[in-house]
Amino acid sequence: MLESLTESLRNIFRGVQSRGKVTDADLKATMREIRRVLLEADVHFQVAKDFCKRVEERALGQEVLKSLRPEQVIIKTVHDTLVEFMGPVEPGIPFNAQRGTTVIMMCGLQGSGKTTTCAKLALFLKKKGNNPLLVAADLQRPAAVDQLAVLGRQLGVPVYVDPDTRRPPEVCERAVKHALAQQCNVTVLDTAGRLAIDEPLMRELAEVRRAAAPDQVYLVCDGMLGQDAVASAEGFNRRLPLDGIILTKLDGDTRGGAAISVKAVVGKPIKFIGVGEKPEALQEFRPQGMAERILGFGDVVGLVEKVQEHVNQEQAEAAARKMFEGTFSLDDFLGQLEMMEKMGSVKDLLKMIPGMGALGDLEVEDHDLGRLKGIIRSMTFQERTRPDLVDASRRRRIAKGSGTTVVDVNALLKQFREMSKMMQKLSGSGMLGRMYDHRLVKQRRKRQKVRGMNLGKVLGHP
Ligand SMILES: Nc1nc2c(ncn2[C@@H]2O[C@H](COP(=O)(O)OP(=O)(O)OP(=O)(O)O)[C@@H](O)[C@H]2O)c(=O)[nH]1
Ligand SMILES: [Mg+2]
Repeated sequence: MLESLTESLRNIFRGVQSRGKVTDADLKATMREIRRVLLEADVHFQVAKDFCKRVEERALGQEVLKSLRPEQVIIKTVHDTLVEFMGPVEPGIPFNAQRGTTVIMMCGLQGSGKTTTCAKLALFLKKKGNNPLLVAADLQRPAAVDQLAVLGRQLGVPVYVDPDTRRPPEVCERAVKHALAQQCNVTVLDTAGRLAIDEPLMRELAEVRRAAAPDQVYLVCDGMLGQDAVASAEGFNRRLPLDGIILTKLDGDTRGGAAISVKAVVGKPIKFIGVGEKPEALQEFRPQGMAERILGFGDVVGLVEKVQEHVNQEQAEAAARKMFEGTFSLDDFLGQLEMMEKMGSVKDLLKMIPGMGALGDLEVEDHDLGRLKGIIRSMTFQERTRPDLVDASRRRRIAKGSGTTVVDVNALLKQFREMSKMMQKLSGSGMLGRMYDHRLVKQRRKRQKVRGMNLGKVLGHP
């Protein structure tokens, strides 16, 4: 996601860097360029304008003109301003302890990802030790109830379906009672969507709201829609006060406009982002992480969380140790690939690692994983530990053994070399150690102080 915005911003910063010293006029020109790329990313016009004004004022305040590395001052200012525009957001969902079940109502336009997101949220909550109930309250689309029921079955989450009524408010009201009886501490209502915000849709949602008295109302918004997503959020919020927004489809080629604008325009925080079709592909929204992704610095905290969730601590520590020692072998690489596979899309994961996004030749498509594993498995133990031994004839043998080509084998070895180099750099910065440090999750609550190495430098962190 966000590739083109990231790339355009990088080009602007590079331009500033090449100029060395920055004059007043240079700064103004830079701001104009930043505004242009924000507009291209489909950021709301007024937001882009305010954003650049804020950055300019701040950059001047920080004496960017006198600075020896003006681009760093500008990057930091853009970063901080992005964080400010997209935040703040309280992590997690506020629970209603008195009620016995916290009711979350999901609404949004047709196809925005409501049903998928309900399932994702249920899984997210379940993993945190909750006992969620999904409620099929979309009675518009014939297949909607089945879709939710199937998802619930897949995730082992109960789904409330009520064939006795065709009225969504009634379904929701009964569902809440059912949740209380079944001791489901969270109730997630999947409501119907329509092509546009119209009277019948809003009336139905208002009735559901009266009947189920949700503790949280979240709007599910398609992030690909850019400013249109923002406009629909505004429209919804006027009729149905929202507690938060969930931006979906940020894994696609989203330009970033919705993420940057929606809080500033609607005044409601983005709570979660959807980054894929799989039930695991939901992340708590962190303005800091998003700003870092936009600037191409990865999202270390997000990565740490994923690692925490899926990786065996001892295994991870062993891998980290080997990386420090420089004894990380292809066998370990294989182990890492398998762990990554458990975590979801490798491509997305790689983008979360600072610097990786910029490494063009470290492209790993998800479907490549099986092939990579096959290649490594066709190597002898010796070859896996000492990849430098793999000469041309061995490459041919390995290719044959794994049903791939010598080009594939070469590509893997090259990737491994790049990765080893990268790791040495990272371990030099102390980042890998931090990546695998389980205390990090606690630190996150203390406002995400961990940043990628590049950004760390730019932002003046040790
Ligand atoms: N790539 C990607 N696809 C998503 C994401 N969230 C949802 N989708 C896809 O978007 C499509 C629509 O998702 P649904 O969950 O059915 O959307 P909905 O809002 O419930 O749709 P209606 O019930 O018809 O209004 C499906 O194909 C989902 O797989 C996401 O974060 N990333
Ligand atoms: Mg649906």
